Amino acid sequence: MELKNDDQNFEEFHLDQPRGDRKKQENLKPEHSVQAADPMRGKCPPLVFYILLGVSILLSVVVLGTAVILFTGVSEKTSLSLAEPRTNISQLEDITQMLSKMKMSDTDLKMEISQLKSTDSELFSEMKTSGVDFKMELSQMKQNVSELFSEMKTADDDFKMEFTQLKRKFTEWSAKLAAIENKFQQQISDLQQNDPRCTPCATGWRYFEGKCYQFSESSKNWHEANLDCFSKQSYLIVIRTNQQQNFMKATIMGQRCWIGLNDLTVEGQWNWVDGTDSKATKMFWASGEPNNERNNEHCVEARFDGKWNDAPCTFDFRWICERPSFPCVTN
Ligand code: MAN
Ligand code: CA
Repeated sequence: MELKNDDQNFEEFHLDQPRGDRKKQENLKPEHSVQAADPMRGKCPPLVFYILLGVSILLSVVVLGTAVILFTGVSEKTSLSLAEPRTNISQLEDITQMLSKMKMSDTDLKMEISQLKSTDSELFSEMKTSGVDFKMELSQMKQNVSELFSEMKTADDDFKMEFTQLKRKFTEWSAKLAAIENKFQQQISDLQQNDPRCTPCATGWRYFEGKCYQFSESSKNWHEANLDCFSKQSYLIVIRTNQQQNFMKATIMGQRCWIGLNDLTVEGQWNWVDGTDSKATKMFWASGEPNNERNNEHCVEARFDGKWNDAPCTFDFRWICERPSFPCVTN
């Protein structure tokens, strides 16, 4: 290889650079050109070298500083821990104990979990079995209910049919019975007309317009008189018509007699003992009556003149019983 002088070396050095840069070098001012021509120029390293060197030194300093700082910190810590060795040992022992305990607890827990798992599995199995049994029973019950319901429906239909038939038969028979009864009554009536033993009222009772009346011989208060009539299958006289009023008046012959009228339940509301509505019947009150004298008059008498007066129920008067008559009453 041929040795080259410094200029040539420099030239080669610059030839390695891009062409543009080379042109720039060529177009430099004269002093630059002079510099470039300086023989010492080739022996000095370029500026970049110095910059890199500086940066390297700076970085080394920084790295070293950091290392020193870190080392100092670790040393301090180490010295601190060494300053309390007993405390640390005690702490270590505590931690070891705790770890041991935790290990034991962990073992216990694991055992309990295992037991629970086993119990859970058993329970699940039992529940499954019970569930199956229950489902079967439920299904059976459903079937039974369904069958019962079906039977009931059939029975209900049968019952309805029978009931309808019975109703129809009852209507038929009722009509037939009524016809027979009428015929029979007619025959009885015919016989009675020709029989001297037949009377409409029993002995001691007087007949008037389809009813029998008994006039008492003694006197009693209203309640006793009422009871006496009941005991004879009758009731205290109920006066509904003028004819009845006149018949009663003619029969009592000036005697004061109890009749079947009172306002015992509500003052001023007059009730007949047989339930006849007093508003629907004519009333034969004496003038000025009823006056509920001393607020104690709740039972009705037929006065001497046959007119009505409210009087104390405790008074003793004669009384008149009434009951329906029958075509042929034999004594
Ligand atoms: C008189 C009148 C009636 C009263 C009777 C009581 O006849 O005062 O109102 O009911 O006495 O006996
Ligand atoms: Ca009165």
